[in-house]
Amino acid sequence: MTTKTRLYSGMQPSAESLQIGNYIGALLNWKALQETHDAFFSIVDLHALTVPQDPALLAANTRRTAAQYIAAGIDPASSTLYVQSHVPAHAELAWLLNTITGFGEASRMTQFKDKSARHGAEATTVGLFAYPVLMAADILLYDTEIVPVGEDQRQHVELTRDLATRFNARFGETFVVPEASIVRETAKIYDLQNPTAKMSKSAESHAGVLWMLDEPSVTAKKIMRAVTDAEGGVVFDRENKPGVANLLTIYSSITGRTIASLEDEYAGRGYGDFKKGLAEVVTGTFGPVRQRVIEMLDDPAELDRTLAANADRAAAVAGETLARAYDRVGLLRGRTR
Ligand code: ATP
Ligand code: LTN
Repeated sequence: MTTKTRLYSGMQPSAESLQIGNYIGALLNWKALQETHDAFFSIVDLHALTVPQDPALLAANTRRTAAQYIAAGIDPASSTLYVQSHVPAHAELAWLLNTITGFGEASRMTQFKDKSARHGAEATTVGLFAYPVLMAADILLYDTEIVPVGEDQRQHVELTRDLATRFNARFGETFVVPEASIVRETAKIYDLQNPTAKMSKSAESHAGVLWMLDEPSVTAKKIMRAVTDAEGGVVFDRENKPGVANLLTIYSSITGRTIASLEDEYAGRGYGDFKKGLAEVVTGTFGPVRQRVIEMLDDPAELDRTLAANADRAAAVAGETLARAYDRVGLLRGRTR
């Protein structure tokens, strides 16, 4: 029997809907990887708490995010798709890892520096500071070999590797040291109104964000209004034509067609035609996903059962790793586990 490589990734339930960058940069990739890997995907609600959340909204967004994973093609029968807080071992291992993480080491995380500068010292919590340590616990609990993430998460995976190596050296071989698999830069999607800024769930203005759950007419309108340039010509030139380059990237990622074949198809035609073509492709993809999400949210009990069964599967793996780590550091065994 060949055992598949273990893979782990996660996303925060930080908005009602995912945006097309999450779909192209994460979900499409995860969907392909789940075929060949033993994949674990989590909705990291404990991470979301590191910035203020409205309790009712957090609960709703966690369910909505799960529904969007499934509707976009993550198969909860073959992948283990679960909610982080359903598996208490995450918070428990994070505590152990906190005790071997240097204060200076955690202070050097650029995402922490950015976020704490944005929120101000008063609103910056110990939870935000410890965010990368909780992420390390997520990864190490599952003997993960591969972590597919965007470039912005590379430093956190490096920290995870350092913590695993340090723990193993100090207490004996316990954790698998994981590798990051960085999603190609070409798969990065930019805001349609500001095509040099990354499209993001937490963008201030929604005008340039394509939400997976927008009504198709709204999506089409946003694409028709996307910023381009005065020059004309559907040509990929990231430097001089960032707006058109971004639309070409979206078109190519969604259809699997090469940029060159799209440039050929639209040679000599206007931006209006090109945008209309793109709007059809995006609404054609997201329309059915949106329908499926609406159906799933109509029967939340069924969705909750799926998530609970997957959390049981995750907890069985995580529990063993946690028990191993507890033994190694000298915590006395209590209840039979
Ligand atoms: P937030 O604004 O809450 O930070 P986000 O939309 O930037 O959210 P994350 O939750 O940080 O997204 O990331 C989830 C996944 O989606 C990650 O794997 C990340 O690399 C990917 N992703 C997010 N935005 C984009 C984008 N614009 N292009 C490509 N991939 C993206
Ligand atoms: N920090 C990540 C989300 C995340 C994650 C993880 C990704 C939390 N735990 C474990 C991979 C593995 C983000 O914001 N994209």
